[in-house]
Amino acid sequence: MKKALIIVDIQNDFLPGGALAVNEGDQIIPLVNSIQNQFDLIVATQDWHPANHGSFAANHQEKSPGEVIDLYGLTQVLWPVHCVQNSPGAEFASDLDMKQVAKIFPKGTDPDIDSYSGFFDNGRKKKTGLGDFLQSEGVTHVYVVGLATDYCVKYTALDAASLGFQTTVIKDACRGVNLQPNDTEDALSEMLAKGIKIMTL
Ligand code: VGL
Ligand code: ZN
Repeated sequence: MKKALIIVDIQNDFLPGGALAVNEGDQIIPLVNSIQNQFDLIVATQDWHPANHGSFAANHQEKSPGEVIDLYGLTQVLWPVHCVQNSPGAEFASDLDMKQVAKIFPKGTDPDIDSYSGFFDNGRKKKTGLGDFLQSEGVTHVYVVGLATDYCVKYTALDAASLGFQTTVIKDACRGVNLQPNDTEDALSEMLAKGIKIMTL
C-alpha cells in the first residue's frame, strides 16, 4: 500500500478574513502540518480562477453570492470573487507547510465551468491530471484534508473513491462553508454512504 495526502484548497481566501472565508478554516493548518510525515506522497489542489469566472456572482447581472444559476447546463452556486489567479487570496496559507508537496494541481481555470473536485471539472469533462499522477506513482490509499468539507473536499473524495483509491477523509483536518447549517454533516454522510472512510486524528 502507498498512501497519499491530498491537501485541498488551503488558500488565503478560504481562511477567516478571506473573500470566501470558511469558519475556523485556519484551525486545520497545524493538524495538516503535523501529519505530513505519515504519507508516502503529498499533493495539493489550488482553486485558481480567472477574473471572469462564471462562478462569481459579480460576473452575472443582479446576482448575489449564494444564489444558484444554470451555467452552461450545470447547476452553479454563485460565490464571491475568490482565488483569482496570481492574487494574494489565491496563495496557499503562509503557515501551511508546502515543502513536502510533490505537485500542485490548479483547478477552476476554465471561466465557463467550476471545478470543486481536484480530479475533474464539475461536468467531468476535463481531468486535472491528479488521478493519472497518483496512479503513476502507485498510490493505493488517499487521505483528504482541507477546505471546504461540503464542496471541494467532498467532490475530491468522491472522485478519488470512484477512481478506485481507498479513500479516507480526515474530518477534523477539514472545515465546511455551511451555506445551510447541516451541509458539512450531510456531506460527511454522503461520503460515508459511498464507501469513504471518515476518521478523526
Ligand atoms: C470551494 C467554493 C468555491 C472550495 C472553491 O474550495 O470548497 N468552494 N470554490
Ligand atoms: Zn472556487
